[in-house]
Amino acid sequence: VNSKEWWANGNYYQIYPRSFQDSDGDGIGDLNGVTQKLQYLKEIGFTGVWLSPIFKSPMVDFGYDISDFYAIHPEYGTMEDFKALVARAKQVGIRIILDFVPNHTSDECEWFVKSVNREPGYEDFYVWSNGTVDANGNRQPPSNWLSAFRYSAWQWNDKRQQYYLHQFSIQQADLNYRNPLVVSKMKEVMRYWLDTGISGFRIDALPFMFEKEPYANGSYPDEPVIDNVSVCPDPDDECHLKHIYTQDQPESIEMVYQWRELVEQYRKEKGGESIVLLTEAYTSLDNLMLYYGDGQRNGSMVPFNFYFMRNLKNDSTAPQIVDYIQQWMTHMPTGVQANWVLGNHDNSRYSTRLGVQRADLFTIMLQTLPGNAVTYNGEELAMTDGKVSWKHTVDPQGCNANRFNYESYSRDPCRTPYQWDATKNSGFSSAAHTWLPVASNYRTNNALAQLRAPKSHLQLFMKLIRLRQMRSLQDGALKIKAIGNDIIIYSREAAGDDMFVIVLNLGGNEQSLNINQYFDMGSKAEVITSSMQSGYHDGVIIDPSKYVAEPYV
Ligand code: ISL
Repeated sequence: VNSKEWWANGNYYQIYPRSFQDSDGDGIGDLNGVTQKLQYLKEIGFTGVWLSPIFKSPMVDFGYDISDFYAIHPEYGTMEDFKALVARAKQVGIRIILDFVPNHTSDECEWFVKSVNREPGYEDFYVWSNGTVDANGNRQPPSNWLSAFRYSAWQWNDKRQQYYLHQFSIQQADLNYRNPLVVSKMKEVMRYWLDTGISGFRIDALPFMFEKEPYANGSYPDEPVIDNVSVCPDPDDECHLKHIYTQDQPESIEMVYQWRELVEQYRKEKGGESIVLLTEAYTSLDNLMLYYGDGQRNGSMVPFNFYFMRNLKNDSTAPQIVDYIQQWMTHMPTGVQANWVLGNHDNSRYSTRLGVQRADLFTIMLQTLPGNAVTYNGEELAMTDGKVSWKHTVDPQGCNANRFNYESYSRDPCRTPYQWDATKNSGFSSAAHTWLPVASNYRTNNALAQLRAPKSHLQLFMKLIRLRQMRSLQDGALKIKAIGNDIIIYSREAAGDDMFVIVLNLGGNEQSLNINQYFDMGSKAEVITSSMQSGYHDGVIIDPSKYVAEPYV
């Protein structure tokens, strides 16, 4: 990788448009709201902004159920608004990345309606099956497959008299990628949006793209039930099955290679800069590496590092964390960039998951490890999950659970509105009601308060982004170690530039260190560290032989 490419060593920002900024007072964020805030994002230092889906949608899954891949969702604005957003982004110097949702469409999409009616060309656009008939002569679904949002992944369609596959909500029908017409249709969609001047795609739900082919009678093989049912006693919950036929088929990874070829080809035809692909796959480390490429073909530039995110727990020890980091670094194929991500709109926020008192510690880590950093909107403020009652729950994954267990499933808490300031609705919207409630701590925790404070999560974040311009933090080699159970220490050094040493103390006790025992720094060194007591230090000159790492908790 040439680290001078715009997308390398990037700072990507995920915007969940529905919750970012409402410009027209309907309680729902929109494109003009995003446009108004691009300057703010530029000032923080972001290089690329990924927008969760903005396309026309009945909003069953808040935009991940697309009914028209060529239209902007009316609540979010118009095509003119989108063009204005892209133009403003160009002006301020931020690249726009769109969410590409290839696995499924809304059941309101015209392709699905045509497929239900078996219109020529659309007959096999989706995964249709007759199902089976049981001993009593009753119709049964073609297999035991479960949706990620619980219950059977098969839905009977009366009109077509067949079942269709939906690995998410019933209103999200899985496209059939074994049909070349589908493959080429989705490539058309990509080219259409590239023509608007965007700089890349975040690609959704990749492990779900392909399924095992059906038996001759049209039914599908059942997936094995997990051995230890005590881990997942609920037979309707997807964790009940091993998804060997519905997830991680090798064809899904091959599809990413095709899309990489498409964007390379597009660039050849039109000129301009490279187009970035970020990919979403919760899968094994080996598969994540294959998303980068297989040695022959290239794939994603940023296969989200969910290996790190999934393993990291609030009680992870320093040796464990160092191991997760090293696993990624040593498994990467040559010529690619690492990436670090700790949250998104599907997961509890890292301030909540890992402890808000450690938010700065993990922010330092994300910003000083080699490669790309990805930030979910609000993380720069150490926003925590909001509280959303059962009555206000709207996420289908939460709604499909019940009033007693919905909190284990609902993704609403990490999607509450962005906390801009201490005014009504945190400055997000002037409406009487916002689509999700604003988190109750917005009066004390908001962007404006943090900008005004001499020390804050946001101030730290901005300093770190500036610091990342240093060559040592861009291209410098990583040397990393754990000391005891609490201390993580690493250096980044590029020839001809200062060495940075990052010291992070996960524990509650002060620790005296002789850093020279681990990295030869001579008698003076520059250290990046942070602690509850003293806040953030950057470039503090210390005596490495007598360094005191302050506690975190
Ligand atoms: O959230 C997950 C794990 O924490 C995954 O199971 C996730 O549901 C899956 O990776 C797909 O997520 C994406 O596609 C879904 C949508 O609901 C999510 O918001 C999106 O990120 C269906 O389009």
